[in-house]
Amino acid sequence: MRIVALAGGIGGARFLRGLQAAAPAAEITVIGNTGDDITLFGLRVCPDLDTVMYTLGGGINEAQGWGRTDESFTVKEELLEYGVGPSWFGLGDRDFATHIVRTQMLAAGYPLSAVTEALCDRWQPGVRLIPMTDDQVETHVVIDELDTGRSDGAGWSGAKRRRAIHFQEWWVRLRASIPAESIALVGAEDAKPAPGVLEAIEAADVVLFPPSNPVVSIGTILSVPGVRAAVAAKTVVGVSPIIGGAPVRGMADACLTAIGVETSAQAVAELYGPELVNGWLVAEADSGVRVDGMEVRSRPLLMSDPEATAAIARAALDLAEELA
Ligand code: GDP
Ligand code: FO1
Ligand code: CA
Repeated sequence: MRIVALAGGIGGARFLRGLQAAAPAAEITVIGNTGDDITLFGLRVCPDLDTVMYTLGGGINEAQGWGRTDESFTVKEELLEYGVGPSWFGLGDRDFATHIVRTQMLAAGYPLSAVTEALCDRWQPGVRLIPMTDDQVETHVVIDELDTGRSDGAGWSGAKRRRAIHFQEWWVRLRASIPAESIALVGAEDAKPAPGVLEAIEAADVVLFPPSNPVVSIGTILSVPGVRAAVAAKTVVGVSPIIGGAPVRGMADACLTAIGVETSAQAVAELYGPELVNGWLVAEADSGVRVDGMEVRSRPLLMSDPEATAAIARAALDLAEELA
């Protein structure tokens, strides 16, 4: 069986591990979100690709969900001694090596898809991991900040200043504490799917949406021209990342609010719509969800251990089989 999954970071990676357990013989292609990517210290960092690669390759910090196991932060500390930040993004020493290899290969002219394949040669994640695009697409968040000082030093002006900041700055530094006025996918309109993305979707028996962030993970991947239409032509089953009106982890509610969507399994199903998603798994607390043209099933959706996670993946595949 050929399975394609669109994936963000933690939610996507954990689901994929369950999928591998549920369908050991399947050929799994993962299309990874690169909208979270950022250049720090001159190095290209791809958090969601790395989270999938480390999780499936056995190198993830399990408790944290991102970054390397057995990590140290000497390089970061030394950079800060030079006054070189940002201090708010925790790049560890082991993780730095990944970004150095990636940046070196990109500078030599290799596309991100080839770089990702080379990094996966080490990690052997057991899936084919392809970035959604080789072009630079970066998620930025528009916020209204209180102006806390004037350039002449006269102090607080009380005015609001609208500016766009990188998604990581909003998510990690601000913890989404300032509401997003809007979310902009810079570069998405002109991006092309990476080689193999559309081919994998076309060849797939089923396309799965893990319980990844519907706005800044799945939504970003779908914004790459050609991807949404290719996915819509297939049998698609999604898993709700929202249980009982709240994200299981993280601040997906702040992203949904930014695009005017309520934080509920019902509203996320409507956001995707029956033209795109054919089957939708919700938690038992959300068993009342109904969308015309979408087959909705309620199941335990907490990825609390490997068995529970594999059962979610199995339920998604069973629903896909029924709908095919
Ligand atoms: P990120 O890129 O690291 O933010 O990860 P993803 O976009 O792949 O997934 C984030 C989403 O995973 C969040 O919105 C969470 O609500 C969801 N999530 C995390 N753990 C679970 C879980 O155990 N069950 C379900 N259903 N969703 C989860
Ligand atoms: N998330 C944090 O909340 N704080 C960090 O310092 C941080 C560092 C980091 C480094 C490498 C990496 O691959 C991921 C990292 N993340 C960190 C996670 C990540 O950037 C975000 O959770 C996702 O991009 C949001 O989807
Ligand atoms: Ca992410």
